Amino acid sequence: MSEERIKIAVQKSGRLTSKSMDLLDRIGLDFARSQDQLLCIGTNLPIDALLVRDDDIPGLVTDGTCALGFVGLNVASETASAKRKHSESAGFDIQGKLGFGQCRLSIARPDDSGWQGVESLQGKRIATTYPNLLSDFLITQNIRAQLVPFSGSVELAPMLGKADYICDLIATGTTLAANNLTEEVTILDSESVVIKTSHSLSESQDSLIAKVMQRINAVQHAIESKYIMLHAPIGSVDKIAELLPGSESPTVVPLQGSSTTVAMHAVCRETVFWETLEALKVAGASSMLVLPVEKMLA
Ligand code: PRT
Ligand code: ZN
Repeated sequence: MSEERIKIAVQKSGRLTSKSMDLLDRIGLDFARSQDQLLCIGTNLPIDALLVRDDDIPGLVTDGTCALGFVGLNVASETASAKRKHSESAGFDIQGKLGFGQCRLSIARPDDSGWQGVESLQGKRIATTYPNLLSDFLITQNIRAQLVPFSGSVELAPMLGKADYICDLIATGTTLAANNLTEEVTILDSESVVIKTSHSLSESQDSLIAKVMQRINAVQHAIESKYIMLHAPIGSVDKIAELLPGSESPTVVPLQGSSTTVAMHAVCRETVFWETLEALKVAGASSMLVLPVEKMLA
């Protein structure tokens, strides 16, 4: 394989897989799967996808095997924290958020145990798969506690008598509730991020990365944006323009056969809520259309 190609590390099978593959598709990358299904060879650009366990992604990016990786901020931060403790740099930089895989790393207690703030953790046992992020947090809070490393099913630790508290990822909170646990403190808000190797790359590899990042940003903006079209009485154009969320100057165009009404078109970079449409209607807008934006390049 030419050394001018780059690889993007993506979770092979798990919570981030379909959204990650969807993003690669949205940024216009086509792949032919290799026989072992681990390496997807890019067919329209010299960019390949390597499908691996999410825990392996930071390492593959750090050692330069992959130029980029899509991984949870929780995994990237835990890896970086572990490296910091050995006075090593992470070997990757976080380039941006990807808008999926949202969760939080929180400390939770058994429903029937008391809680007087983080002081309650003093001298206690806390089960976690994130010992580095947890110890960073405890240091900032001046808490000395015993970390109980777990490799999975952390929520069972109190019931098994192995820990007094847990520190684990939470999304909906269903797992905590099912195990009679209550969330108390969030130590990290997480979502998927794109990380980039700190290794120096060739000029053409750098420009491929710039292309990927520009397309990712364009997709992110497009997801958040809506194209809105409406009819407005000429006298209400200024008022309506003010109500359009996160939009720059809207386009105002005449309507055939009307001297009192115009059409206004705008890209809104913020969510268009029902309340906004209702406020626009009160301001005189009619025939409102809100359309998704597929791609957006500044
Ligand atoms: O096999 P591989 O190592 O690749 O996958 P994995 O099993 O380690 O990871 P996976 O697929 O479970 O999660 C991948 C990433 O998804 C995580 O690193 C997070 O960035 C993100 N993510 C988002 C989550 C959750 N939401 C989540 N809810 N990861 C795990 N959970 C677990 C959590 O650990 C707990 O057991 O789901 C349970 C809680 O969920 P709720 O909804 O009941 O609160
Ligand atoms: Zn994993």
